[in-house]
Amino acid sequence: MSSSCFSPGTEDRAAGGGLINRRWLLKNSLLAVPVGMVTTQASSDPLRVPEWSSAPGLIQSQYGQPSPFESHVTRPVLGLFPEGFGDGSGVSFTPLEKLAGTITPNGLFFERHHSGIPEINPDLHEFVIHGLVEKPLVFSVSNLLKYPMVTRTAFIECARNSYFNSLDEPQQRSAGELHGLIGNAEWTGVPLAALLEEVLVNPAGSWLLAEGADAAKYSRSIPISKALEGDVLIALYQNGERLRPEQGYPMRLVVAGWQGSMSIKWLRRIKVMSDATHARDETSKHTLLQKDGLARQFAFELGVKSTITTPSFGGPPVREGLQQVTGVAWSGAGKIAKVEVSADGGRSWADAILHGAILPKAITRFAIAWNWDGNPSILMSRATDEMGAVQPIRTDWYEPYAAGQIYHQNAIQSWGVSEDGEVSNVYV
Ligand SMILES: Nc1nc2c(c(=O)[nH]1)N[C@H]1C(S)=C(S)[C@@H](COP(=O)(O)O)O[C@H]1N2
Ligand SMILES: [Mo]
Repeated sequence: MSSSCFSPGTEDRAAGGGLINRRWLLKNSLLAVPVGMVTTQASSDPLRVPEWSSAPGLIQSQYGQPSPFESHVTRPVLGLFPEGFGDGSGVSFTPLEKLAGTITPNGLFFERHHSGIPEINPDLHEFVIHGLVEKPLVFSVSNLLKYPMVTRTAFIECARNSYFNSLDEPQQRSAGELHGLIGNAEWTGVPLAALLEEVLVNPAGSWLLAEGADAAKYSRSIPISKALEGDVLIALYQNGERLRPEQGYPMRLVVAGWQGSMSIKWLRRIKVMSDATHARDETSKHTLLQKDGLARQFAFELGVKSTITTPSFGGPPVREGLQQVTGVAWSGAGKIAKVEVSADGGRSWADAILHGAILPKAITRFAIAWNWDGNPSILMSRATDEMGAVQPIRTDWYEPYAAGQIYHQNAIQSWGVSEDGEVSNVYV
């Protein structure tokens, strides 16, 4: 497509660098190819009868799989972070740049395991609530499945997400590898608040210790108020089907908007306590080291964040002319209020369109039309949440922290577009 075949007027400009109003994109349908214009061999006769329309296709299957033509859509798997981890520890990333909409398909949801994925027989698994309660209770999975359930869409994001963008030099990695320690799903399960009511919590009970059934016995402390507010779910279903083993089958916590590590997988017990346990993952890990040498502990809530996923590093080169810039935004504090996009490295900004229902503590998709003139450009997205928090630029984000602090990195992502349309990760 060449820029000469259309010409948005100045009234269509939304910001510098070629960002234009979506209204214009809709009334000038230039992304499709007019019939009669030959772009591939197949389109020389678009109304031909292809092979797959000439005979019956495959028969039905008991569990469907994606099209074989989509087999490249996979999670990048990383065994080890550079500093080294023990057996069974590792991550895989949600391939954000290969997805559309807002829901993460179950097979592509990022993973973070500290000692691998335990293979749990649901008939033998038991979940216990004990500690400062009148009536400690044990729940089997079949037991829990009978409880009234709720359904809620929420993201889970590792507090270490954007690790690769916290290094001194910009890493040339995909949007998913840079920011894909996040997944967004529709979770169905039993609100923890309902079970806490049943066990009769002692008035001194103000913290919960949640522990998993993996060999790491991974655990975190959660203030009981978060559960009583209805923000903690014992999820049994993920996007309509039972949890995947890697997401915590047969049951996990979903602690909406807070550090992903609090969403304990393979949930084994909750102990009601009078204080936090100060477990390894809330003392030596998941604390925010400041310049003054003090570390902020219990910084649970995840900040407002976004990234452009198309175009992004590793994708097809940008072509001159009209196209759509799209990406994802989220906030641990609530709903996304707006996402602005810049095509000139942050000098000017335009509001992107937000797609669909905007849900609190869930991923929101944004998009904006862009008419690239072929000059080197820098694309950025900046999200604002309903509390008024705005995604910071890199230098502002680093301001309060000591060197090497990486948790809760929510700085603006910048994608450089070179003259030949190649996209790279750049620091602005
Ligand atoms: N039992 C248990 N729960 C766990 C973990 C774990 O290793 N074991 N990892 C935590 C971390 S650090 C994160 S970021 C999320 C990741 O959830 P996911 O693997 O479903 O994406 O699970 C959390 N819950
Ligand atoms: Mo994490």
